[in-house]
Amino acid sequence: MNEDFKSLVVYQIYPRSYCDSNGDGIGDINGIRSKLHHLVDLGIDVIWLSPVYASPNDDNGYDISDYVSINPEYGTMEDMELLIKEAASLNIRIIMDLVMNHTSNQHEWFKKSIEGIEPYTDYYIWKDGNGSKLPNNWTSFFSGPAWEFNETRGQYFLHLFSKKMPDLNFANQLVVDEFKAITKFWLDKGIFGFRCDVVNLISKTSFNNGKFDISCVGKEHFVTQTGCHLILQELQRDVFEHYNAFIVGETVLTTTSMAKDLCEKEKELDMIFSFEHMETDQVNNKWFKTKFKSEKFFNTLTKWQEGINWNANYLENHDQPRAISRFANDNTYHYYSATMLNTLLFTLRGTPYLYQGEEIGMTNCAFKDMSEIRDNESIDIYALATKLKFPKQMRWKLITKTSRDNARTPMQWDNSHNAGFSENIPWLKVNPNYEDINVEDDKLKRNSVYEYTKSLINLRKTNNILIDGTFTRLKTVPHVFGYTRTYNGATFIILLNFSASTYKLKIAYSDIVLSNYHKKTFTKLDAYEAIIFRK
Ligand code: TEU
Ligand code: CA
Repeated sequence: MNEDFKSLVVYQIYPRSYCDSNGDGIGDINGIRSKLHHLVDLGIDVIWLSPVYASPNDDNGYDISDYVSINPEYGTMEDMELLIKEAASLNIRIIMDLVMNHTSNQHEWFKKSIEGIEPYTDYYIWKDGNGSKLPNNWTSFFSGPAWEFNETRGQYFLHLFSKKMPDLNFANQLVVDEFKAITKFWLDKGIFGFRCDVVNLISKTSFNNGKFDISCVGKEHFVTQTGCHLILQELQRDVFEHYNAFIVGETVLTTTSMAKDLCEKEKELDMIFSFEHMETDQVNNKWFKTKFKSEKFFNTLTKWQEGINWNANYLENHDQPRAISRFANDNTYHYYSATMLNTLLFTLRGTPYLYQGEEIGMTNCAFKDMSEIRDNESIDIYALATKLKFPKQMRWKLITKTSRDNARTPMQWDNSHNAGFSENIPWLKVNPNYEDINVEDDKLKRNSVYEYTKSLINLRKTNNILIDGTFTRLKTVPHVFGYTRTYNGATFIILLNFSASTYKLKIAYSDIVLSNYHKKTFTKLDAYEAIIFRK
């Protein structure tokens, strides 16, 4: 972990849903350019931009068909260069999403691989069937088997995600070399680094059958393998190091010990996104929503805070339903819940990643039925549930609370038509609550989620306790997460109430640093209260 990176605050933009500059209903790069002042005002240092590369959009850009060109829906290469330049002039750096595990099936490499045209024949993972059966029993993260037959080639290809996203073969050095060239191309354009999509899956050690596992069959053969470490070290050595690039890995099914191997031994990744806290109210981090158990959530966060030196902290991203609707109360206590969760995000040890809309407490969306859903993962899961003859109501229940579209509804800028996102019908429905929850109106409220979040960011910037401080969990009452952060003899005490109940707590403090109830003195902890004291 590069020490210089520790103080940075990152904001994730999902380009399709951020701001539409030309009225086609799809967010774009020029839309982002028009909103840079919003990020400056908030105090953001780094933008993580979800993919803007050429893509047929089976998975909204995570299926890339050309890594060195821009999807025309989002703009041109010139627009992208201007975005990088304008952001830099405002002291904002950009990390791009780098998807190495797979490409789109429309990528030239795959088309040529199907035809057996060299040197692309072994760019992907092709296997013969096992008699009349699939090459092995591995399953895809998007449900169903991980293999698909290709008639032309007469073989199966591996896809750990959608069928339209074949896995690349990283045992082939030519594939590694391609990514050296791609990452160099973008770093030369002035980007700061990459968020590496499912990067701990890129190396497959063997192709034997996997053990039965509810989350994913086959994982022991491809999750965080030795080959993955070696490839990351090579990319560091040959490319990233030369640019002092910021590299955050999205790593699925990781344990704290895998995290240490990826971030604390050799130079591989600066930090990783882990998933365990996202699995405290969902089976397999999707599929079935289970009741939120705050204690399980606190224990998981504590395990990761204590287990590794530096976390990439997040409560939301484009794959997860909105945190306020999962872990708190998105209704009566909307303001308190949103600010309490943001207090958690900015006071844990590690780099905070704020997702678009989280600064105003955007919520899950009440979708009517499947006709309103665009997420390919939800569509796949629904199709499988239909095949398995799940009753209609149950199928819909599977989707509504867990669909990734909950986080992908257009950004709510103001209370005008389409929430100020677009002049035209947006590609995905606008959450009907935009009339209450939007940036412009939120800023004017006494209880403003935006202003509170801004104060949190400012507190972090003006006080290194929140950056360098150690984390220690406090014993509290159920539903209350309490911890201290200590640096150079100075301590902050943080209390977060994850319930609507009030609690009388005895706390020895000297003054209140920040309170979402605007408290000057403390007698009790109120519903969804967040409070930071100086010890
Ligand atoms: O997500 C990785 C991943 O594991 C997802 O399957 C995630 O667990 C799931 O979406 C939760 O429902 C990354 C990207 O963030 C995601 O948008 C992509 O669809 C996926 O990789 C494939 O590129
Ligand atoms: Ca547009």
